[in-house]
Amino acid sequence: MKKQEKKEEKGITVTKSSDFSEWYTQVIQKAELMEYTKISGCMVIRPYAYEIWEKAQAFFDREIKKIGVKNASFPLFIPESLLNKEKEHVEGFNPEVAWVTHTGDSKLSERLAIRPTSETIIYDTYKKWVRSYNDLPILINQWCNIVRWEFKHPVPFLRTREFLWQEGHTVHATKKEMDKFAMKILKIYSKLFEELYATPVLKGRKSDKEKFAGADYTLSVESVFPDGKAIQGATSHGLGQNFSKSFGIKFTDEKEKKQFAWQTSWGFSTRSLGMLFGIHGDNKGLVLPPKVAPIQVVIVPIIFDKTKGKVLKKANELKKTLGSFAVELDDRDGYTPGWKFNQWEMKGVPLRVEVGPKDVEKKQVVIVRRDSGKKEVVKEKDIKKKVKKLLGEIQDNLFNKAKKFLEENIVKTDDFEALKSIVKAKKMAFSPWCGEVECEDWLKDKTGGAKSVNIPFNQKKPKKKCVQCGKDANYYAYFAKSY
Ligand code: 87F
Repeated sequence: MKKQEKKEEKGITVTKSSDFSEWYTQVIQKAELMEYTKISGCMVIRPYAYEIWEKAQAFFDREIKKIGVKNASFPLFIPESLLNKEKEHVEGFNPEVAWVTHTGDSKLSERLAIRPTSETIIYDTYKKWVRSYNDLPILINQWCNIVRWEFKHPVPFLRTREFLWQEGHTVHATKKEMDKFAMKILKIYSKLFEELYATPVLKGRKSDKEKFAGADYTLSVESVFPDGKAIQGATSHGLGQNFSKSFGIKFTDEKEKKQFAWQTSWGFSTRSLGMLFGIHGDNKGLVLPPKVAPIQVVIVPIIFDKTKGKVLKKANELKKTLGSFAVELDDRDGYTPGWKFNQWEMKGVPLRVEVGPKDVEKKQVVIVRRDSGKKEVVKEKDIKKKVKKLLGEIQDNLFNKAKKFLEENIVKTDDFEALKSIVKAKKMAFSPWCGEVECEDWLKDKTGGAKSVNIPFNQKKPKKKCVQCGKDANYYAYFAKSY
């Protein structure tokens, strides 16, 4: 009876399609990914989720180091005068900035912002390091926490007041180098999402309305969440000379001429974990792609009093055999195999290996896939090869499934009424567009909040009219409500 109760307490009580938001809330808690705290919007990232974050960090860190980026650490605090130096870039964000005003009972002579992003503190440093073209490029990244006091309803991982991220900040001698670098980084983000997270992304440029105000242009990778909203995975900005002009980042070029430098900044955060959990999860809980799974294979021994010894011995042997994978042996007493199956399914472990007394005799195991539920009897001698093959197949299958979902949720249309109903039906529209800020303002108003998501690269100018204003279209763009 007790065991039965435990099982019930663990399952998810709604389906992903019937109530996505409740499903998400339950999964992230029951899979032991996060914990709420007394501060609204500030959550605990539990070890199981943190390990996934470490995998993302390792992947991204390796990729940026290949292109010469180094890590460093800049202060958490930003003096008010510095944050306001490039006024334009913070203007819309002011209400979100959290301030330190006192130490003990004494008031500070200048308020200190808790970094909401680090352009200002970093560029105030860069200006000391840049003298001649020989000092360029500067290619630096930092892994840190960020505070933005959001007022919208907080959602764990997806919208939190404190989050973890990386922010890269580079300085170049020419616009061409800046452009090249911003694009290189976008490709790394795309690789991270597609190869590691198995979540396909839409690469493109943000509209003038949606770009970062401090940038000349913003590139992004985007996805569609199961609730039909677009979600931005990462951004890479071409900052032009905007910050170098306000911070005085100047260098003497080969011809002894003074020039303002060209800069990029780019980031992705723990929000990407929310994307991963939401996109791949199912009615039984989390589904993790093998490349990010903290546990890739769980061995569950089927224990009866009489055969306990030999089954556990076999299970331990199997654990050794599978030692090159992230393998866990669940030999806990007091839980039924069924209860353990449910728990590991909730936690999204890609493969379960079951071994009972009959299997020991027959020198075999049963392997069950988390993504498809498919069961297979496998000979003991083949197990290592089989596990490797299955993990590869699961990674690919999750990507293909997510890609299919993404494609099914994008609808091409030239007609504004159709665009409106597409957005209403919680899908993404792909439509010819002029790209004007006024046109986007109007769209947002008429559709109850839809925005342009991004504009794919390398398009031919379509022989079409803008879906909204009827002027000549310049390209096709994605439109949806977004996170
Ligand atoms: C909130 C408060 C103050 C976003 C903010 O995208 C300032 C800001 O500048 C702010 N929220 N931003 C834009 C961040 C731009 C850029 N920074 C480096 C990134 C990626 C990493």
